[in-house]
Amino acid sequence: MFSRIRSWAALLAGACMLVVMAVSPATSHADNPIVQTIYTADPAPLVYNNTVYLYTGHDEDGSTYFTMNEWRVYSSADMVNWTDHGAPLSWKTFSWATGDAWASQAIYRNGKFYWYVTVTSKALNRPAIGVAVSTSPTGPFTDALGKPLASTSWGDIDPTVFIDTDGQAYLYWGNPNLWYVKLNQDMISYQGSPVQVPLTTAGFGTRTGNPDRATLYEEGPWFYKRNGLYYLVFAAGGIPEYIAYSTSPNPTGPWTYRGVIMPTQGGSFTNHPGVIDFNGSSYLFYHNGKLPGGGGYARSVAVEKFTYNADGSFPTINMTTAGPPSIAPLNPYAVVQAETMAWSVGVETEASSEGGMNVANIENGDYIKVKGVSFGSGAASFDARVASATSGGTIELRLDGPTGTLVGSCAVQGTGGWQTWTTKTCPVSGATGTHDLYLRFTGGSGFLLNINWWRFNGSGTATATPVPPTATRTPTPALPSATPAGPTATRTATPAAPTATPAGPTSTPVASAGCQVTYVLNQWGTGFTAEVTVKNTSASAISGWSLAWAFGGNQQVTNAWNATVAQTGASVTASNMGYNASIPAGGSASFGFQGSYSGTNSVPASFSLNGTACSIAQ
Ligand code: FUB
Repeated sequence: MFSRIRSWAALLAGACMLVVMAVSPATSHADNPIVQTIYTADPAPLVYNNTVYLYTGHDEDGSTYFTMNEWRVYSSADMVNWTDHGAPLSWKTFSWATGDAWASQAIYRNGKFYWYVTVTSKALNRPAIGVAVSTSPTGPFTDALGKPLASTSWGDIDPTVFIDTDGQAYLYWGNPNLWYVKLNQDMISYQGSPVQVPLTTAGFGTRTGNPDRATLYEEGPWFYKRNGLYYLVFAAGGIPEYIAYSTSPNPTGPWTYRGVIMPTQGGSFTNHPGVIDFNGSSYLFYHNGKLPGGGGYARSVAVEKFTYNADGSFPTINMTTAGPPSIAPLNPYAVVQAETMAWSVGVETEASSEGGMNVANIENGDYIKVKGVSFGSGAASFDARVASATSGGTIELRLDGPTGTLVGSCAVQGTGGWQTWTTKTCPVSGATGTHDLYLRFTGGSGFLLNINWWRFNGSGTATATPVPPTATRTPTPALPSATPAGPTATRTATPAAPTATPAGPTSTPVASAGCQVTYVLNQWGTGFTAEVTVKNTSASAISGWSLAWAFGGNQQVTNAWNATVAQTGASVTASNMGYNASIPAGGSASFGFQGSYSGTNSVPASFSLNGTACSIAQ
């Protein structure tokens, strides 16, 4: 891998330098594709605890087919800087598999993360669906069953999983056929036999020129519910693929084909979608062949922010190199893992002897870009956890470009080994306000140093730019099915879309050591939805919860999801479902509800969790 990364990185570094010098130091490098250190494919985002965890495949360098041996995990809280968590799962985890770590998706339920994967079964000599489990979103994961979870015929690939508001979980998968099962509560078994979805042209569009495949459905399904409507987003085609979708008022169809989301673009003949809502916005993940050396077997995951049309349909989304905007500044006064990057040139990552990952194989001219770093009134010094088996090098701290303003320079000496770590502290001057930070590495030839983490120190605290209210969706919550949005243009009962800017919490925070509530209010006419996240800020896990509040005006809850919401007069109580009853210390649970109102509708003034007052996130 080194030679490939080295050669394109060197070219890219040169090219980027020219662009920066020719345009302006403030010109940001593209942030799509998300990962530059390896080729990644088949994105599967999961929102958990105000963070997006991104599960991907890994196209091996030099592949001439889908040569994929492991899955990778990345995470981001701001949608621009992504932290590399390495490869916590490989096809080798499944003793019954012979290879092919193809497309996957992970989901959270009852304190565990279930990762549904495609691997080739030794016994069947064809792909099958396996499931791994962990108590952490970043693993380690183990095989939950010791055998395939589902197997029907050739083409058992690309699992997608969703837990409905009534707690029923569904697993869809397949190419060329589309299958589903209703998973049991344990998430590792299912009721009955796999059901084959009728691939009708009404449901999945009309394909021409291929007598074996009448519809546009190709592979890579992504199943979820939004506002009472079930969506199946999928790779459509044939080859080269594009991204299209179908909808249904029911989780198992019948489906109605709704059209193209993302036309064929990007230099990879597959594209594999994943869709989430995070922090009040919607995002489409996909892969393309846009990294240097990229193509159909050297793919890279990218993401676009988008807004659903008012009727719930998708807009046309095109691939960009800019990617989505940041949703919150990065605090440099807390430890930042060095493998947290918006963009990088030349570097790679590896497992660190200190746990997690570190950045490695750093050569002269390589750099890491960290976007939207909030230095506040100023940093005085910089700490870096470094190691070097050679004579080291220098970490230049630059603002807004790899040759931008130099605010610090940190000479790192040899430490006696690539995993022999020491903390180096260097002075910093002129780092104030919010900037893109570039860690640029200079020195002699060969590898210079490794870096595990860094942080700034000083009197300046990160600018108190408030993080917007977060609607954690695990899985994506949806409006109640009692008022389904119809799948066709004849829909009449669709609630009006929430106002573009949801009304944020307005109440004064109430101090509490036990819980914090984020209440995101979307309202229109006489209707409203509220998305509520309850965080357990105590040191102990909560098993079973009940959140109480009082409405101030004339509000009436009509439907709820991910909780049972009961109202008596102005008093309201939301109680957990079976599957989200437990909230670990530091963890959270999210639920939502729909209602009607007259007069004023505002965020309730106070909440109590199991009788304890909660603070309210601003
Ligand atoms: O990554 C291998 C295969 O390529 C996936 O299973 C398909 O969805 C396509 O992306």
